[in-house]
Amino acid sequence: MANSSRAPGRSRRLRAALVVSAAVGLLATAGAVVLPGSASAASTLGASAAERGRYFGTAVAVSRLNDSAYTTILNREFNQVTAENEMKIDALQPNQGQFNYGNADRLVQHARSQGMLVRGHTLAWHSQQPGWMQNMSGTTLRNAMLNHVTQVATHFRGQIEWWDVVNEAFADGGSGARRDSNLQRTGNDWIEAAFRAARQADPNADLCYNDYNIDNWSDAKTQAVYRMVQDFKSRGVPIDCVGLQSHFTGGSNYPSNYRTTLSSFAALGVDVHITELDIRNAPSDAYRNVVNDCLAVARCKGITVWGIRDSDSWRSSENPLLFNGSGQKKPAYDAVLAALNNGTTPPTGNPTTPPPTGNPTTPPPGGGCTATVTPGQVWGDRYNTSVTVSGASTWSVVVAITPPQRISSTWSGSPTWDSSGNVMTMRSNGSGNTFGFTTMMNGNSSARPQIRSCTAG
Ligand code: 9MR
Repeated sequence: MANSSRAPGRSRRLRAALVVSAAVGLLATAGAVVLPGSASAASTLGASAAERGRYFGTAVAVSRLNDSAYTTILNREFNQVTAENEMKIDALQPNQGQFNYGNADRLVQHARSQGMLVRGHTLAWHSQQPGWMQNMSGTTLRNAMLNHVTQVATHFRGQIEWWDVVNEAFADGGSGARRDSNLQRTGNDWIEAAFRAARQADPNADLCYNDYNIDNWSDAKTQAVYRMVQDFKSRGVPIDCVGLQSHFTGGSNYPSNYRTTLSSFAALGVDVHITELDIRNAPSDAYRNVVNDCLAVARCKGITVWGIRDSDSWRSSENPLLFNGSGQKKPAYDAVLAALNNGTTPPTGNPTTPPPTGNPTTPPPGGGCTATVTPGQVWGDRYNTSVTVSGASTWSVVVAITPPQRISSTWSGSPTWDSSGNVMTMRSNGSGNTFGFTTMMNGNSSARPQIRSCTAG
């Protein structure tokens, strides 16, 4: 399926939470209860990133979801997750034709319950292949790879925001060549074949090429990946994004031209993601620089760190993460949060306040609680709304939006949807009595959400 067959800005079935805390822009309206807003600094990574139109995520090891210290930090700080190992080929198809989705589904469930976006990692890779695949070659391997891509992307269809379709396909060093692997030996077109299969299986997921050591703009490997993406774009191979793993640990350091690399890829017409960030000894400066570089590039959609606590890291002896083994915030955490909070550039359009016409409403009385609307930040293409419930500690609030507007993300509640996608029931999930959501205008800049009911319990 050609890239051009998708509508730009397509709506997603996944409504994941991007945590936004600050509400600015007020409209005092007859009949509406409008709270004073404040532009206070966000206090978590996810909330702050969302205010900049980004996500801040982490790799998650599903087994650690049983560790409450771990999940407390995960749920509080992050609004995006990547399975550290559970969506790799050996995990999902240990025997040919036998798919094991249990752990991956558990992570997706957790993410959905917390409103986190999910990055799928990874559909095609030379590493972590199950034994049966390692022993294959030629057409048999090509077909098995494509079948894996199709089966897995179909299974998760509608739940994955971005797929790392192909991971680490280029060689290190100065050659700029493809990495030798059993997949590469099936023919140079294996990468585009994987992207086409993924697009067909899940047309709504964004499809990324992901690699390490493509951070330094001068490196031959970076240039080689750049040329591949350029070629794919020119020939209509469906690629939406490039993931820079950015393991600045052990082998390579943060390069001063990192921002150039991000913006150069973005200029090809793809989004860029920082997908596996960790930095040896977690220097605050380098972490701050990475955040500032991402914020400076409109198409840099977000940052994922490769683990939560140092003790969770694949390189735990290098202490490369934002939380120490006891789950305490390290200086690098403070640097990242401050950089996010200081960032001023939303990805598209300029914030304007107050919102255009259209009035937030309070629901009719009688449901045992009251839902009060606070208009939030407005960009060129979307706006935020937050709703505060009083009179009940557990509640459900029904919100209707006017198509073609679509709610694209929610926070601090558990949403369910009617079949039209235009009516959302938001239930309390223990995150407090204020929830919020982002609405894409899709050409209608005047309509505003209507609160239909607030029901206690
Ligand atoms: O963090 C992952 C570790 O638990 C696995 O043992 C390892 C196996 O290859 O993969 C690690 O994650 C890698 C990621 O999937 C791709 N980029 C490099 C990451 C660190 O090795």
